[in-house]
Amino acid sequence: MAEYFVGHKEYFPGIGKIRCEGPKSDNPLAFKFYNPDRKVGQKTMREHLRFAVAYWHSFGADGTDPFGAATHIHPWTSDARNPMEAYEHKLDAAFEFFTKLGVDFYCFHDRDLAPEGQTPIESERNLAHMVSLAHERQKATGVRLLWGTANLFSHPRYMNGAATNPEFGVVAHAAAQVKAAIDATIELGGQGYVFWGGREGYMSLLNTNLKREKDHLARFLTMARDYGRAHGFKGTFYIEPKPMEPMKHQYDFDVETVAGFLRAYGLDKDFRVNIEANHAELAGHDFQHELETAAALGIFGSVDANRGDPRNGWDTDQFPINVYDTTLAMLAILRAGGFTTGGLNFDAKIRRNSVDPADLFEAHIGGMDAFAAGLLAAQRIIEDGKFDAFVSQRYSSFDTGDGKRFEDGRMKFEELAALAPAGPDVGRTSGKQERLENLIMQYVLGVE
Ligand code: XLS
Ligand code: CA
Ligand code: CA
Repeated sequence: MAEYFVGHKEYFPGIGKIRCEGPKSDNPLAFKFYNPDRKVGQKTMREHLRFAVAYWHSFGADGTDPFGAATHIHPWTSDARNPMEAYEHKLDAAFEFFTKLGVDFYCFHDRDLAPEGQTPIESERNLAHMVSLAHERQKATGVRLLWGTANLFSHPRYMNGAATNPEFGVVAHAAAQVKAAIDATIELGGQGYVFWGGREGYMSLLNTNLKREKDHLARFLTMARDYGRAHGFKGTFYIEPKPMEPMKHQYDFDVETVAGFLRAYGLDKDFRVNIEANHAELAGHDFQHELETAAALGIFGSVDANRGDPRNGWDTDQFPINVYDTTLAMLAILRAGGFTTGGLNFDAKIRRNSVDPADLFEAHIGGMDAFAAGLLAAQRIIEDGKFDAFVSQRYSSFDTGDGKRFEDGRMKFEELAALAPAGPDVGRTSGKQERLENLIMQYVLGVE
């Protein structure tokens, strides 16, 4: 990959290309486990993990929280002479960061890349300008777009929802934005397009026609899908489930809810899920639960790898660090067949008091190492086959005879009832949970 910042201002001076130095390295700016070209099974780590950087958190977030003003001063904003130049400089900073870190992908919202104009036409013009610059930088570096999306939640017009807004004019505004964002994604060769329905839900049912809003959401997604397909978008459409925040209830609550919605409205052929670990937690699920549910329903697609904090109920968007969790996640992902158009996006932000330029690098390095270590452990679990053997054995009474006939639907209910075995010991078979948990620990700690 070319060193992109050559010929531009360097925004992260003193930081070079991040390299793998192995688990014993004490260099905070080196990978310990992520070695992009290392083979794990049939693919390299780079091919398995398909890491992406989130444009909004990494180059837009400024450390603001509900209790305090910005703490992060971005040189790409402060050195600009006008608002558009700030977006151009931000793009340069972003591509310098991608190439130094060595990630292959990034993700953006329309409004991260370009400022909103006074009218939809002006907004489209701003976006088109920035897309052409992004295109040049993608070609120069080889960095690709994992997915694009539209920000349908920040502007005050969306306070009552976007596609589910009770006012038709707002729904049309949302369409103008999504149309332009799909065009941008197509032009940049994006492999996916995400719908995260931040404000598609309600604050109170007292003022809400829930059925009508869900119908509108489905209508909107169907039209957007048809537009994208008619204009050459061959990638995957994703819905990103989240149960709440900012709304009290969001219609894309969790994977199971989204799967039911997609089927009910005939959208299950084109849409898959982008599963965020933090959102799984807000829904009261484990990350692994959401991944396995998506795989079981045939809609696994992509991942936002950021975690929450188990002690609060917020979307804190922190970088992943827990190798136990990343191991179980990678196990689910590998078993689902791995990523095709999807990848691992760090929809994560550094903390309010992380104000050194190196902090953004170290955050990503930690997240990438956590997933690389998880990949290594998960691959060994699969290769050793102990878990698969145990689980297969646990269900083996359905492999032959009456169990098989039941599974295949070749048995009447009366017949099933008549086959009930006698005796007090029926069903007294240990689930061996503790043994399996101990075994996982050996794989996690045995990573090298
Ligand atoms: C917010 C979401 C958002 C989506 C993209 O909670 O995670 O960042 O990933 O709009
Ligand atoms: Ca989030
Ligand atoms: Ca997300």
